[in-house]
Amino acid sequence: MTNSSAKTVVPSEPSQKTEAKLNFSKVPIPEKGVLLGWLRQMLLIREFEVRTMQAYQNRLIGGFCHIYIGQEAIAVGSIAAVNDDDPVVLAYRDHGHALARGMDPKHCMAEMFGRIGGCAKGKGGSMHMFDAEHFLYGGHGIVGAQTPLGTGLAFATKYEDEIINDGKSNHVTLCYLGDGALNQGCFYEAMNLASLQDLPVIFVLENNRYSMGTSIERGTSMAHDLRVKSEAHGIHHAIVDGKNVINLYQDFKSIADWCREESRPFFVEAQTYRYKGHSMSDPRKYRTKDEESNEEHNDCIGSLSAYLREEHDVTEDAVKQMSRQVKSQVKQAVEWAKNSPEPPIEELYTDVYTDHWGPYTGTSKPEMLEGDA
Ligand SMILES: Cc1ncc(C[n+]2csc(CCOP(=O)(O)OP(=O)(O)O)c2C)c(N)n1
Ligand SMILES: [Mg+2]
Repeated sequence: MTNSSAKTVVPSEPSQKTEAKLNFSKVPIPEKGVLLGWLRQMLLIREFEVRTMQAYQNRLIGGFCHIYIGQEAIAVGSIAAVNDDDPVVLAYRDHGHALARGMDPKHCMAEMFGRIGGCAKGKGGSMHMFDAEHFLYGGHGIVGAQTPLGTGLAFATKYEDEIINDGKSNHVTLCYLGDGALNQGCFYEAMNLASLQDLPVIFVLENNRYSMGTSIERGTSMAHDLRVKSEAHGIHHAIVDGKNVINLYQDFKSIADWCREESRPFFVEAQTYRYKGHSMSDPRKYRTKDEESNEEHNDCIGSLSAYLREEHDVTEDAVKQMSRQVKSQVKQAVEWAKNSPEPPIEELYTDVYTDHWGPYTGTSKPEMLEGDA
């Protein structure tokens, strides 16, 4: 049977620059001192997370709390590849990125303890690490919610660089998301606008293969080839080994430089694994012990230590000593957080509305609402 009304659909010319050739030359491996710095950061994040779990069990931390152990290389390698004033925006598994970005571990720990010394005065908790000084825009608990913000931050830097400062767009935003966020509608809106408006944002997918207890194969279409998610928007894509901090740095440096130069978005899938449960109350019955131990065998800290031993004669003792220093730093952070007071009741009403809208004191209406019935 023929269908006379059927028409051949001819794809229209792509309006975005999908044709750009990505022939990245390999970025050189940084010198020993830089690599030791990364090792220290990854050790710091891991120790911080171990102490966070303890503090949670001791009821010093309330609410949801998600541990980053296993994924440390992604935060460290990608953040090392951008400039200090490039914006960073995160999902809720955010302690590691905050530390990699330079937040003082004391302020990060105090935030989780709900104390005034925390980065958000103890009002945000584990999922809301903010640090304006370090261009870190959170910490977001709603899955995918940070992705339109990533697009918006890239729009803001581009507008500032090109329109306000009359120059060339020269920033790139790092916007991290988990594999669960691939199934949120707002991520596609975020990619669509980023592509249409030529915005320099890197969507960093931390594919740890699980969204709570759902494996990516069960919950996400085309899980075997995630390129399609960004290709539909004319956005270039790369897959990187999320456990190799050196490769991560090299790839992110090339990609970030390209995004800056071309003023275009990018989608990076960093393949990784979270060693612990989704949150603090997860018995992990959806995966096997064998799978976990196989993954832990290929560890980001272990492999960088081995590289430093082989290529730079860094001894095991030197790594142990670094580890001891980091342990003492985190112990001090825990003590500092414990001694930080709880926020006073007046804090309930500060930092809720911007001054632009008129500060809300609890007795006055914000300016924006004045005149409402
Ligand atoms: C819109 C929305 N739906 C559901 C949830 C509940 N939830 C919290 S975390 C999570 C899993 C997300 O997994 P993924 O994005 O892979 O991040 P990961 O935990 O692996 O870092 C879900 C479904 C939520 N916070 N927001
Ligand atoms: Mg996940």
